[in-house]
Amino acid sequence: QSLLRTQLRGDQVIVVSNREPYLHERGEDGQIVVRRPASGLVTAVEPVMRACSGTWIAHGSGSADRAVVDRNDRVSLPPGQDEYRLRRLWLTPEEEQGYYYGFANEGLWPLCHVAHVRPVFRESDWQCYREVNQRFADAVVSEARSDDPIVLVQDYHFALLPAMVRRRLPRATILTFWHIPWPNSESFGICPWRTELLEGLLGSTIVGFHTPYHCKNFLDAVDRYLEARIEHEHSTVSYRGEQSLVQSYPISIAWPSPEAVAAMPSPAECRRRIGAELDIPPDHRLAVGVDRFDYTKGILERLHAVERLLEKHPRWRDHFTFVQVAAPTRAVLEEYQAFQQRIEALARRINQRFGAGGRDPVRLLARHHEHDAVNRLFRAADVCLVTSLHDGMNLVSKEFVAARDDEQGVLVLSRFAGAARDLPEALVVNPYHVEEVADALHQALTMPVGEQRERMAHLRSTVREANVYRWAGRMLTDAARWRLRERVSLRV
Ligand code: ADQ
Repeated sequence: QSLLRTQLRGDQVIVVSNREPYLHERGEDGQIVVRRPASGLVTAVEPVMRACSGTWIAHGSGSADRAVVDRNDRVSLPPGQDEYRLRRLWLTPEEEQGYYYGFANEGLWPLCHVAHVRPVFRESDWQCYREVNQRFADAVVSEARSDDPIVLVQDYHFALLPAMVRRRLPRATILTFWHIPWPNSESFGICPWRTELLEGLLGSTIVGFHTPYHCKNFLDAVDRYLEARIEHEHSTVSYRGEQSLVQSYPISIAWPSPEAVAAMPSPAECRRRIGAELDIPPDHRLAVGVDRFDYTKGILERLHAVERLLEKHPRWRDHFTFVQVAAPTRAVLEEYQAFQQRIEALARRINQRFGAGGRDPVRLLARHHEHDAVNRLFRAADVCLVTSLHDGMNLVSKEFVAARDDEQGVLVLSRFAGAARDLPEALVVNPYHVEEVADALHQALTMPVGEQRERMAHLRSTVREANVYRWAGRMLTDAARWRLRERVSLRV
């Protein structure tokens, strides 16, 4: 954290993301409550922003957000602290529909994830996406106190914004991070606005992805669809007189402080509380899944694996419970509604087949949980199942590891999540292969404590070292080198 502050040496930092780091909602009693959204981006970027200060620009989406902005209707401060300022932009329902639900989530999201959901491209959504990108770019320019701020652009909602900001602030350092996978160039090529998206992103000083493979796919797309010069050795692109660096920066989480760990209930206490809340007998082994309710997360495949486990190993029928926490997300989209219904139907079927003594083996809790509640679940679990069909990184896997200071519990992890590169000591599986996941689950449930410890100790040392401050620090160091080079070359 302090290293980050030193690196910045007073530079102004502006973050742009669609999702706001916290929402103000009006509770049933009329009181305003603060909620942290279920979002990997927020989990990662919020601690970085606390360390950097600066301004965060995001779409105000909480029902009471407008009630808490300051008198100038401009900014609000994070609850209980003043480490950074939040500037909310208000979108009309039409803008939200076209830019967010339409182009970003029906177009780019399925385009970038191999989950076999067909992207939808509408001209009107695209126009909206451009306009909203311009509005956020204008907000960045108006917040800039100098002509060379550091702008951290987050995710696929803002592919056009880097070039828009670059035109107005040519000396800005623009670090764009793409939190989801980048597809191969053939798949990407079906997007009618592929050229515009690439040109927009190349307004960045650095374009960052989670893995080298996503960088390679991006460079292939640039090579194929633009007249650009690529220097593979340095991973740079020169396009219309500007240069961008394309690099992988695997994202992570903030490692919990010793005080935070000391304040947590013990794993045994967490297990006791969850057992009491959900009526799970103490002799049951507990597996958990924690996700947004999204078709890329492989929840359906996970349930099939649980069903297969119970078919293959009758001994688990009265000794195993699977708790799936699923936060509602993008629920106005039909694809998401249909997905949720399929999951609910499958969970019902499994419970009808295998429910014993009036108890359901699958507990589906389709709601947002507070951070502490998720943490208790991680600490109580024997196994955490992460079976994404495709995931840029996946922070749930890293949170589970960080929660286990007792060095117990087993992580089952999809090979199609970026996290599988960082966490090879997990049981790495192909989520499409039901049999393999069921076998891995059985292996996890029967793994000797010594082996659990050995694997978990490796995983914990990786996540502790490669934490989110290092993620941000590496990007800032690369950007500083870049700026220096530019200043030197200007002097020549
Ligand atoms: P997401 O798709 O949101 O992130 P992920 O990285 O797993 O996925 O992060 C989800 C976050 O939301 C975690 O912090 C998790 O604890 C929280 N969460 C999930 N379900 C919840 C629930 N029911 N209640 C409360 N909290 C919940 C995107 C990409 C990922 C990438 C991140 C960061 O899709 O691949 O890892 O950005 O770059």
